[in-house]
Amino acid sequence: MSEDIARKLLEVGRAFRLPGSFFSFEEITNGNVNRTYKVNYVTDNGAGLADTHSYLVQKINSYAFRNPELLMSNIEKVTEHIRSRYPEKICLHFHHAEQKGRTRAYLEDGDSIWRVYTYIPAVTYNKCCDPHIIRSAGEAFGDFQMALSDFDASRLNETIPDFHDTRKRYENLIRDAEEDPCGRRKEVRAELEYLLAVQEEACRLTDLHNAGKLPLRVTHNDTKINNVLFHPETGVPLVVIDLDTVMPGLIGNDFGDAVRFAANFTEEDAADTSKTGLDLNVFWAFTDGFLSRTTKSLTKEEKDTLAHSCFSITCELATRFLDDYLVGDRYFKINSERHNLIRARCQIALARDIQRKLRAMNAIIQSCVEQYGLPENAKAES
Ligand code: GN1
Ligand code: MG
Repeated sequence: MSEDIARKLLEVGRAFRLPGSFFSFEEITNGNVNRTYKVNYVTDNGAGLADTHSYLVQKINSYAFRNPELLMSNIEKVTEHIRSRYPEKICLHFHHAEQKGRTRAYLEDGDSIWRVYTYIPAVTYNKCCDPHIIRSAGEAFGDFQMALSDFDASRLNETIPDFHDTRKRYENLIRDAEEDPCGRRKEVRAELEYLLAVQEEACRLTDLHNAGKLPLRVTHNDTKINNVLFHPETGVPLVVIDLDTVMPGLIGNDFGDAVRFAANFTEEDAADTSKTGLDLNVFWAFTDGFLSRTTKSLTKEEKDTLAHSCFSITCELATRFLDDYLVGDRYFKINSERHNLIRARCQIALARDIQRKLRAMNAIIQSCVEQYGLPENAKAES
């Protein structure tokens, strides 16, 4: 198996004309959708010494991303925009391969799609309670948002249609629960019951947007803190990665998804949910970082719905995991038979706890909004 992967990675590396000799690889298991490998090459530095170069080689999940052309075109436009605004900052660098008479940032290989970008030495965090790191992650996602504030959203393709349309996610769940193609519905009665009971609240962000009350921006849409790379020594955020879902979207979904992942006391797929819940200290640190960068550009409705967005995105993800369980685990990678069910249960436990803490979350948001919404001169005086 591992030899097959090595052979495939070697072949992909050749197609992308990566220089030097391939000597090792490891799988990076962070993502739940694409497969990612760090591959290492060695070249002669000209003085007879070895230089190593690493790349991230990704096999894109073509069930999730149906159109690689549009996907990579989005990513290239977004990275180009960020590079031109911040030429001094580290940026993602995608490699190109010749195929079908064209040079493209991806390679088709039967049903598989591959892409390659230069590895950036960095650290990432899945779980972290250090308020400085969490605050920096909030700043990084806030900066990302601001960097794209003048990007014309109409230039972007919808890489996954209706990605954060919570109503549609619910419609899919209800349909699949009725059809019950794998006979799993009987196992998920309690989870379905909870999600259906909170459906209207969970869909509030989507409804407000559909009613024209929340603006579309260019958003990241997958703001897990492990998508922020930090400098290994200084701990400074270097770059936001995983641009597959950069699309027109709601800022609340970026804020809420980051909180959902970072501020959970447990991993997002904890089988024991007795400790699952929202850590208000982590929430505070993230909110402080994010709002320090974004408050001034947010509308009143956006600010008023930030806390609620944590609840709605958590329910939305629970519907997605549960739905995938019902249809036989087609979308998310799983590492046990009931992985998607476990994930859904964990998100539901988190959603319940967020409901209990909404008042405290709103108070924290309010205090940050007051602090960062002041005009510069007023801040100096206070
Ligand atoms: C997926 O693959 P990863 O971990 O970056 C998913 C997100 C979910 C997340 C849950 C394109 O992200 O929407 O929130 O899993 N990405 C896609 O862990 O569906
Ligand atoms: Mg992702």
